[in-house]
This record gives sequence, structure tokens and C-alpha cells, in this order.
Amino acid sequence: MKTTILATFALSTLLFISCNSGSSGKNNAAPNNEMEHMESGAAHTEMGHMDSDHMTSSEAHEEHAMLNVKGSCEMCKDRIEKAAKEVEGVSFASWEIEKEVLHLNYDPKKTSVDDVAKNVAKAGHDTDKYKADKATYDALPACCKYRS
Ligand SMILES: [Cu+2]
Repeated sequence: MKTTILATFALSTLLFISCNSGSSGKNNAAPNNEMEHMESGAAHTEMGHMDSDHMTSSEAHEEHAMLNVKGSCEMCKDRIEKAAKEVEGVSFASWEIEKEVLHLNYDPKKTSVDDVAKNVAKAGHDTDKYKADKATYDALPACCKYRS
């Protein structure tokens, strides 16, 4: 009987000591001043990282994407950007004439790069996945003909 009590006491003492010396499970519940004592600098920065990651994803709600879009002049640029911005969920569209790349900011909950590419193709400009149909392409002004 006595030994059992002793053993229990010894066990709980051990547990107590290990808790105080910073076993990871107790970190969250530990008061602030105790946390500073422990070698929890790492735990602190880790928590900071988690916080900032969380903030970025909940703040932005937006994704950036680049899409290859064929075109040849400033009129194409206007047409492409207009077609991209027509898509609901697109907040930013800018086409680079030299690289023939469309930069997009969009809300992934509302739309996708695929949707944007479809609409851009519908306006007469080829993308990697969707091509403008011939009638639409033929109707483009002469300066906009990008197919050789
Ligand atoms: Cu053009």
C-alpha cells in the first residue's frame, strides 16, 4: 500500500517536473512569463509564422496567374484585358505585348484561369488551351492579325 502511494507520488512529481521543463504539450497552456523562460524561441517564431500565413490567405482571397495570350498591338491589349475583366472575379488584368503574357489577379472562389482563357479566346485571341474560332479571328482588324 505504501509503495503504491510512493510510486504515485514519484510519478506525479516526474510528470510535474517534465511539464515545467517545457514538454511541448503544455506549451499552449503555460503562462507567458514561463514561456519566456523555456527554450521556446523556436515555438514562438513558429507560431508567428503560422499567424502571418493565416493572415495572408484570409486577407488576400486572390490568386495571381500568368496566361499566354496571342496578340500583336495596343488594340489587342485593350481587347484582351477587357475580355479578362469581363469575367466575374477578375480584379486585375494586364497584357504584356512583348511577351504575349496576360497577368491576372482573381478570386479563385468565383472564377478560374480556365474561365478567363475561354473568354479571351472568344474575343479573338488564342491562349494555350483555347483558340479563337476562325470567324472571330477573321473579323479582327488587320493590325491585330497575330497568326502567320
Ligand atoms: Cu491588335
